Amino acid sequence: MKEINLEKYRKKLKTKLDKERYEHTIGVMYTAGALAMRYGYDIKSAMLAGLMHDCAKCIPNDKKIALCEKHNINITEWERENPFLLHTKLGAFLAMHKYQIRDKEIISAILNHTTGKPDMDLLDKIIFVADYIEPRRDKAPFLEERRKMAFVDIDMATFEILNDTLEYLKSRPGSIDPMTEKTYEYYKELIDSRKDLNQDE
Ligand code: DGI
Ligand code: FE
Ligand code: FE
Repeated sequence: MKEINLEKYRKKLKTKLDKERYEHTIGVMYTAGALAMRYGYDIKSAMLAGLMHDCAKCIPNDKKIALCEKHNINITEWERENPFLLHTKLGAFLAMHKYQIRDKEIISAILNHTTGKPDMDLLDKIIFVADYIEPRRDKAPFLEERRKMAFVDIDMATFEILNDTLEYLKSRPGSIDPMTEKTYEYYKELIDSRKDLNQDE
């Protein structure tokens, strides 16, 4: 297991996040650690990714936009419409430049934790899923089933969470980032192709 001083990051983050967000972050940190145990990923790296994933969440939206413009971080039309979406890109930027995190897989997991992306690495999926199922979450439907599936088949859990998220977004006004839909299509294809394979056997 990698030698990472999580305490150092926890102390810094505690000053940057409100109480609710900090508690959520700790929940994601431990849930990511448990998923790392299950899927054979470095536990401390997964915990650090969980700890850092929302490090930019509490920056006010106008400041998120100003910081992205200052550091030439591209802002899509969907992110301009829903600036909270920028907390992933900005989080990845801060993780690298403010917190000096060099692990590319941790940076990728922060960057992709809201919309996901096609063909995610294991740590991308661990953080994407941990963020959705951590113990304090209580609003999404089917949480009990998603929490079980997370520890049985992380690709199936990723697909089901994407499906739930798109159902929720379609039920309310506001635009949907095309990346979420692209990611959903990728994992739908993956799951369908596995079903076909099972039928052929
Ligand atoms: O930061 P967290 O709340 O812990 O979790 P997150 O970064 O996954 O953000 C979850 C929120 O993002 C949830 O309210 C659904 C919303 N979301 C996810 N994908 C999209 C999206 N919102 C829009 N507009 N478009 C998306 O594609
Ligand atoms: Fe987030
Ligand atoms: Fe989160």
